[in-house]
Amino acid sequence: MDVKIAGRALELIEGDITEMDTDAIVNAANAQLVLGGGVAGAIRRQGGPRIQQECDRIGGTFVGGAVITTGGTLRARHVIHAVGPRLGEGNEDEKLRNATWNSLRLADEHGLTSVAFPAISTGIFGFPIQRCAEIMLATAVAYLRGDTGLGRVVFCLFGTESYEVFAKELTRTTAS
Ligand code: AR6
Repeated sequence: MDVKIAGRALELIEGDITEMDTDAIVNAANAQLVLGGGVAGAIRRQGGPRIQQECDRIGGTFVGGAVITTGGTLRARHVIHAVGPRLGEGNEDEKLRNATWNSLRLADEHGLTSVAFPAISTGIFGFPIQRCAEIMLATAVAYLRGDTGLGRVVFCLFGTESYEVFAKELTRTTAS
């Protein structure tokens, strides 16, 4: 699924984010920037040890924050590590909005024109996929309506179920 927001592409793709050819892919990170399982594990396997080494040098960031490293041996030249909330820790919606917004801003600050996101927090961190779709899509749409050099934002969803939730929500968001 592909829509235009202020002339810029917002796309939904079902697949493995480590195969994306965008300038950056976003990692669903933790505040310690230790690459664990899920998206982070796939990035570690496909991108090689340099990504974790750079994360170690950075040391960590706050929940809702984002930092950037090389993409190692990935097709994407950069990885943006965005820290989403764990379900139950409080203020989750705002933290997820911040993690999404800060990733987009970081991409802009580095002159990147395309970025791919996973459904942050909806795996190991236990956040519901519907709420994630509402927050991340609304944030991306608002960002793309503003002043940005980004021409393409992709949500790369793992499995048909997640894809369908995002597709329905994007239709609803862009219809209103
Ligand atoms: N490509 C796209 N989406 C994926 C992929 C993939 N290769 N693999 C999983 N997903 P998660 P979180 C989906 O657990 O909940 C790690 O240990 C998955 O189905 O990666 O934010 C980190 O180091 C789910 O919908 O991230 C952190 O400690 C979504 O991506 C912690 O997990 C996010 O799942 C972060 O947990």
